[in-house]
Amino acid sequence: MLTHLLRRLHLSQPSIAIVRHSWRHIAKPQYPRMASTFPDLPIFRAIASHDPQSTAIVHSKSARRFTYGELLKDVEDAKVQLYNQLKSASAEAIGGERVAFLVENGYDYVVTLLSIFACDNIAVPLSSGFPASELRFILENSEAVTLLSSRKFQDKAEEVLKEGLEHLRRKPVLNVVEKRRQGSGHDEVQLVPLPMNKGGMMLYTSGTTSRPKGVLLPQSVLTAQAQSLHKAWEYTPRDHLLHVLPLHHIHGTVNALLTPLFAGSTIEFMFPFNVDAVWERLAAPYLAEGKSKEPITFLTVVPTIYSRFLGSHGELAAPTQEAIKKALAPESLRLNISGSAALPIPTKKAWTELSGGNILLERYGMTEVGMALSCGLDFRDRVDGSVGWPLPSVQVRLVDIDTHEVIPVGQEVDKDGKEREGEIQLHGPTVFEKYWRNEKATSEEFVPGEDGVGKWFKTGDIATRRMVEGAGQSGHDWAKGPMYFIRGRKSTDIIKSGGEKVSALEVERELLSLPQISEATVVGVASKQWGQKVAAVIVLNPDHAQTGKGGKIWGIMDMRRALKEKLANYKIPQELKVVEDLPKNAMGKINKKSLVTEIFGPDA
Ligand code: MLC
Repeated sequence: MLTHLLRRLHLSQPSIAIVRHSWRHIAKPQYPRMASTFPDLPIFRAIASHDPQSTAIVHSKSARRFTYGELLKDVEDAKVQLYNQLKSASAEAIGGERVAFLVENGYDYVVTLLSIFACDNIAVPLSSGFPASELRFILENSEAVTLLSSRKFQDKAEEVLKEGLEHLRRKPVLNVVEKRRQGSGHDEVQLVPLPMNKGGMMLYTSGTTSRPKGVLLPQSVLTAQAQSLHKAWEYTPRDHLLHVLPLHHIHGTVNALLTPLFAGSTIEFMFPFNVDAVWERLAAPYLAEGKSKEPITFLTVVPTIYSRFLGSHGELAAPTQEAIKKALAPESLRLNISGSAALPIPTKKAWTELSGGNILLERYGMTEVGMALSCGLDFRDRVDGSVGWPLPSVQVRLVDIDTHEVIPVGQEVDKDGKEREGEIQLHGPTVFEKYWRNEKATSEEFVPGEDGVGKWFKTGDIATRRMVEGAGQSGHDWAKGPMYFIRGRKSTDIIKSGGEKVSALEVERELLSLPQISEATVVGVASKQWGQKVAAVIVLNPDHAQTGKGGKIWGIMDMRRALKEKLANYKIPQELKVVEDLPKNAMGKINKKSLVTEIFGPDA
């Protein structure tokens, strides 16, 4: 009787049953609404095993909260709705279809993402900050069957679909996702084995090609990435993560969303990033008027954000500064992570001072592989300038860039006593499957291993490796041995700005499409705020040089205006230098490294 009552009040743990009925069954709503049916994927197993009453998602501004029980119920409804929408758009509604979506960071994003997983499809998250032309490219390249949009982004979605996609065999159909109303929970979850298992996520990344590439991350890869981080960084249901990152990248999706969902943590969304609002939120639990807010225990962001924090802290009122000191202390903020770009050591030191002793944990990752290397939880394992050790299940090797030999562990120094630099190559269950419909790029980025392990992914990043005294003693099985130090990148065509990867070739392609420009090259120049800034060096076409605003010589503002409709903000060059001609070598190539020094000075 009591159990029955508890069940009705949804106070009990839901039961999880693995059932073997037809796969198609998962798309049918269950009547009476006592059971929710999901594919038997580790992410659904994990979510279903969490306390249904515990908070999964918080919308920071409104303080609205959504429990794990409500989340499952809403995913169940969204899944049925999606299945029906897809069915009317295509015969194959389930199994590997690309479903693009444009939904604001928050509960509805999470429900949408999980509903796509629940239909065994491939989620393609889009950024509303991108111009329509870039989003159109992704829809076309991914061959998305539908574009799901929230009401807020409906106009943008309509603009994207309005033109330029008529030639497609199957033009994506717009479907508006309704706001989820927090279902009243459930008390049984049925997990159905997947006959196909073709779902996952596809993220677009810029690289050494002139167009972004779709990185296919099957469910098995997403699961391996999340489980590796869960083990290494010890996420728990007591963690309260403040989420301020974009949700079309691996950092925001795997590290800050899927892994906490695996662990049963709480994720509080506060997007777009606004330094004052985030300072206020961090301080709130330690100020009289904000006592109802929970302390933030987990923060994972890019170096540009830490540098913004440090830049604005001095302007805050004294009581807020005091409260922030408590909020950032290691006893409150369990884990503060920096990644997606190199962390300048002065930023790391300043943060430690501001927080009264908390040390930023640096790690190394990539869209194609999730997180690969990480410093450890023990403070002594957060070594300046190092990205740590291979994360659980990740296999790493360094390959000498000149001799192409694998650098054996223990032989990191050459006969002259110099550290040997090598390309980081990766293998294991966390590595992506392929670039979508791009066999050439896929085969170019993998090398077969003579070591019998299989293919290794070439990251294009150069590192050294060495033992560090005092580090690696924590007893964590993965955080030991020689530590990795990133030295640079093989290609000067990849620029990292504000944690975003920019392909110089992509920007050059757009610059060269402008009539004013006859030659163009794009480089990264050092920037305190952004890590690197995108800069362009061009030769003007004399026939169009006088077409700047007001009949002036065409210049930086004209360039920025011209590119606004074509490229995302962060890809548009911040600097422009006009030259008479671009120096080239005998092969007709520009030496970008020397050009940067020549034009922007030795510090660039
Ligand atoms: C924006 N601006 C830039 C810029 N980004 N200028 C130079 N370089 C950049 N990178 C300019 C805009 O044009 C605008 O100028 C002004 O700055 C404000 O733009 P914004 O878009 O409002 O910026 P903001 O919202 O403040 O964003 C800054 C940020 C954001 C740091 C919060 O860029 C961010 O969240 N970055 C994180 C990206 C991320 O998640 N990367 C992970 C990739 S995954 P104007 O003139 O228009 O006012 C990966 C793998 C791994 O790398 O290991 O994690």
